[in-house]
Amino acid sequence: MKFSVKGFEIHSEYLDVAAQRTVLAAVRGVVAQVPFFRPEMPNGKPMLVRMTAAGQYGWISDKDGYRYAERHPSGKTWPAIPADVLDIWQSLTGLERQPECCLVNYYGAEAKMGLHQDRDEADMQWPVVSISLGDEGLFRMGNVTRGGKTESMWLKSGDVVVMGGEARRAYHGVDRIRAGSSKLLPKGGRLNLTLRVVQ
Ligand SMILES: O=C(O)CCC(=O)C(=O)O
Repeated sequence: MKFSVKGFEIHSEYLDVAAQRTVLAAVRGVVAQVPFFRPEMPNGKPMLVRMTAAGQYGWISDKDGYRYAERHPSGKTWPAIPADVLDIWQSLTGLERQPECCLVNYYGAEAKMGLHQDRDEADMQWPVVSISLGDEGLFRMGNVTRGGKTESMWLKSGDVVVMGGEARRAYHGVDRIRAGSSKLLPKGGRLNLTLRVVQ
């Protein structure tokens, strides 16, 4: 089922359980090469989510600021974005242009992500495609400027959100995780993959 909330295109239950398992296996393949790490925010505080990435670029943060980087903190280049993940980009956007980053966020039971805009990419005309796996996350959707009314919804395992048009610049974040709401990840938690055109 597809619907729109504040311009965010929500594809509810886009991936069935078999497709979720396929994406999960692909994520595990990535994590085996470039393990999750916990980035520090520029103020020195650790982020609550753990991250890794696939593609030409990953996204990192430390005291020098937020940025895309061609290497994992270990010094390794990031593995290629798995074909099964690129297929989701293709079927939802139909674009010839391919994403150059698949950021993978892992949320434990206590993790959240503050309201922010994705604005480190060179050209904001391209959408961001966000895939949710595992426990439900309360996704908050805001406006293109900070403040104003927001709307929230629980994103479930298999839901995919396309942030394009106005929503591409809109503030968004994850307020909390509903621990134990999915059995997909044996140890629980939530995975979120965001596909981004960087350059
Ligand atoms: O986890 C989510 O659903 C959103 C992730 C996000 O906002 C981001 O990676 O910038």
